[in-house]
Amino acid sequence: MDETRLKPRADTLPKVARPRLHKVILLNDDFTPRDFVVMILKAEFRMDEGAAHQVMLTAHRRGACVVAVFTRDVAETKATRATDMARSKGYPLLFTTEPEE
Ligand code: NFA
Repeated sequence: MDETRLKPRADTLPKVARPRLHKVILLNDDFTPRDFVVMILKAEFRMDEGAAHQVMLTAHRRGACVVAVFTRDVAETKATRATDMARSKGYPLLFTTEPEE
């Protein structure tokens, strides 16, 4: 038996922190068409029609809606891509990110 492979002692086990998750938030505006918002949610966040419509409606009624949570890099990349997609069509649609509590 290989006695050299010692099991790590509990008090020396490396602690690996779970990465903090970040929310992507959709903000309402008065100009971006509802169908365009739904299209962006389906394209960038791979939501189905029903889920995308619910998120769009919640943002429309309440001012903002959490779309999904990701690691920080993924959240920021998706928020930027979705916002840029809308800007390229001349709409003021905005996605932001914020860390989860
Ligand atoms: N408020 C927009 C409208 O009435 C729709 C919208 C929903 C825009 C969610 C942005 C976010 N056309």
